[in-house]
Amino acid sequence: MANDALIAALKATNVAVERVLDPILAVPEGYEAQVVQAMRYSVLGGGKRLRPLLVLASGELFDVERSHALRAAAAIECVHCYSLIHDDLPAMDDDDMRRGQPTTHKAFDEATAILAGDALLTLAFEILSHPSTHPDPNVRLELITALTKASGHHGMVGGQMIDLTAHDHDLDENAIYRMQQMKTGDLIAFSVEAGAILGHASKDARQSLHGYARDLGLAFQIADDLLDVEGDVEDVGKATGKDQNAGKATLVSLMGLERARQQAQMLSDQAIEHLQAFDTRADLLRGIVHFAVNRTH
Ligand code: GRG
Repeated sequence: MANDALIAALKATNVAVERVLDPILAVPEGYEAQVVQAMRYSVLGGGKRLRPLLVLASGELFDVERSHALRAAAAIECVHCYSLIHDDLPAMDDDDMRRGQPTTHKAFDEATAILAGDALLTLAFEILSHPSTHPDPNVRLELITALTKASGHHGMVGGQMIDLTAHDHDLDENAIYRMQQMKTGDLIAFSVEAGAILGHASKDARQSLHGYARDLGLAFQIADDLLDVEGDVEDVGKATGKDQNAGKATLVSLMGLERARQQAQMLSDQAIEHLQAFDTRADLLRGIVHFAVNRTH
């Protein structure tokens, strides 16, 4: 799939996901309005929408109804944006810019940013538990269970804890892989899995997609680390060189630029191999791998 087509697909996904989230995040009349403004600022404020596109692309393999896939995609963006808001806070990465605009705590204040993150996380589960996401309650429960695992201490939060305390431990390559898998990979893997859950996919199909998502997530993370070293601030939309300056343990710092690039390439080839059993309907998933590894932002 050509890069232009993929960028067009990401843009269309952005419009569709915002159409789901806009009415859900209607600003109320009461004094709680400020937290909703901050939630809107974060979740409707851009981003590549890679995870939503993964849900749609995997859902297409199993003829999932688009409106169902879009609601799962919207829930994932809520979790993703909550993690970005909290990651940018002074107590964590202390960043001023995200997606080319002031971070949520800079645009509002720290307390509002914390609450907006909390409310987005909670909203994700409200969206998944609603019958419009899928008429079968077992499917909804499976989505909720898988998202709790991907986002909580078994996944993203656990990975973030390892990252925040990495300077106290001498992390080897395997430990860094595990941290990245939990911090970034598990939510990416859930995005692919969500399409399979909604589409009642077979065990074999799910296993192949799991392998695809695991390798994609790691390749995506190495690309992110490479952007931190080599990326342009304007393109990336946030400060670069932060990992290096903070002496953070990343695969790039451990392997060096050249080996990290080779590793990202090897992982992306492997990700595509996992899709062998699928026909041309998996071309979007194949295209996403190229985009995730060769992106400039
Ligand atoms: C605070 C619980 C908690 C977790 C934070 C995901 C995360 C953990 C931190 C984000 C910091 C970071 C730069 C991680 C590397 C990979 C990553 C998730 C990048 C941002 O995702 P993109 O590139 O962002 O998909 P957009 O803006 O395009 O949505």
